[in-house]
Amino acid sequence: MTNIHLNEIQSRSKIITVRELTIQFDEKPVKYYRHGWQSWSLAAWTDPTPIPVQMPAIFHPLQVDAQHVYKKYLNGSWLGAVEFADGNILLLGALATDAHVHLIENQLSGHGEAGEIEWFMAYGQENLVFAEYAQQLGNRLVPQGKTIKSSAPRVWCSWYSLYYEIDEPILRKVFNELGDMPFDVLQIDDGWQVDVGDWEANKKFPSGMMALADKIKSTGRRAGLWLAPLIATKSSKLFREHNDWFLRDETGRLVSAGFNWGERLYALDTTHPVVTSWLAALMRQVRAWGFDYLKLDFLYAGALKGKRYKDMPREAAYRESLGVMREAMGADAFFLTCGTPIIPAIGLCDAIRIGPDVSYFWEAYRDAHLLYNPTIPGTRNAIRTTLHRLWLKPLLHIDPDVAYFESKENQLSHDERILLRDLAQICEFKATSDLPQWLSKGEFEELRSFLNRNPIIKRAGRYIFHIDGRIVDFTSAVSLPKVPKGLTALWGKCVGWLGDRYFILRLYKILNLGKLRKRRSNL
Ligand code: 9PG
Repeated sequence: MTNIHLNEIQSRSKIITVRELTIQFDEKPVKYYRHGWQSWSLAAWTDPTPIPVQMPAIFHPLQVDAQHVYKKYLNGSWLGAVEFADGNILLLGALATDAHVHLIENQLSGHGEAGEIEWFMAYGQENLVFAEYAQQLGNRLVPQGKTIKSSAPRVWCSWYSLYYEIDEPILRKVFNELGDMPFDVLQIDDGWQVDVGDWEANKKFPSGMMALADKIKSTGRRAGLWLAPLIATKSSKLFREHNDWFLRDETGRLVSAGFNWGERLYALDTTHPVVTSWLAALMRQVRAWGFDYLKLDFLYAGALKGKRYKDMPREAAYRESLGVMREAMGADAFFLTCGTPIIPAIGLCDAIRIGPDVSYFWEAYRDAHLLYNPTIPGTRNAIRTTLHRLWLKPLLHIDPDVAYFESKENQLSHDERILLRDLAQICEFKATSDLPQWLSKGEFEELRSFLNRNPIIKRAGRYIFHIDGRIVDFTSAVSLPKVPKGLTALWGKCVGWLGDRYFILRLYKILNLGKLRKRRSNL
């Protein structure tokens, strides 16, 4: 264990190679920067006190780093920072994968999960400290000579309007009605596949995926496709036929990758040579269909704890699998990672989702207050975490998720919708799922001008920006809900318990599907 005192780094940042280290400081910090593991996990400056364990626990593998979720003290993935009363910050950050940071009283400490690694530490003004950390990460994780693709494409994505309820006729209709709207990519999201694990067109896509990619290309745009290549549902043919490809723990039990689609999820062991070839073949297959914008999702599954075919650290294993998929899809494909552990993805993809999903509502009482879950889809959750990961921008394109223009099927206030659009301009990543059929004439033109504009952005504070001279303040989105107490806390525990029941989740899925169908019938 290496011990350092803040005095030793106050004037100059430092990099040292050790497995464990501690930085001591005398003054009590006023804020703590917690950095969650993957795209959807919370990243935020908060009071330096622990927050409740988010519920339901069945979702932990896909929302947090399940290895650290029950720790009683403050902790975060790869990096952590504290802010002092004078506004200066101290940051400790790993320059490698497989690392964790803790704050216990007046000590910020780092732990390399798999051995010695390089640690970066710096003190001073927040923006300068984070900028230097990002630069040092880039020096190590971005292959030499690799340049960031000049600008992120402007994307129409099917998820946030149609969700699973996509089919070939409806997408063709949308693609036609988007007319000359300045999108660079039309991306088909979840709902096209036979099953999660079985990446073939389902019955709703009778002409097949190549025909749909051709249709998109005929509009003069690039074709985009969503896949979750590292997981499979229990019902999939992949899971049934290749049970031995899946990640198990030391005792031989399958490792849970969480729950979604009303089903339990399992993770592929990407270090298994047969799995590696299968992943590469899958990437070549989707390229052969004509898709060259790939949104690969639920990627955290590649970095779960387990006993792998090749004995290697979990995040290093995941990073290797990203390299395999990148190589197979080709450098010319635009590769967006989603649900991905953050640091291991740097240098291997073109863009990264840096927050949870947005939604057509601001915040759900149940999720925010009862379950204390800041990773569940919701616009406030998305804005909060995205804002706290803007420091990644020099390294790759950062995806804040989509913005909304339609007010027909939307519960967000006008101001809330504008916040999302402003955030997209700040990230320089512009996307929407709005259906032309839902947009009024005025909204259609607002969307066009959003896509065409590249405003001048100046950051005036942690949450304050000037966008073409207009002041934009995100403060309303960043605070966390009050920690529930008394009856609310008790009720929250009950809801969390119910949320861990398989039959309740199944029921919830069926009810939700009804709601989605109703939305769609509103076309
Ligand atoms: C498709 C979607 C969209 C979306 C992705 C991802 O349970 N969860 O916490 C959870 C979070 C996000 C999520 C799904 C589940 O959405 O981020 O853009 O592609 O998958 O299913």
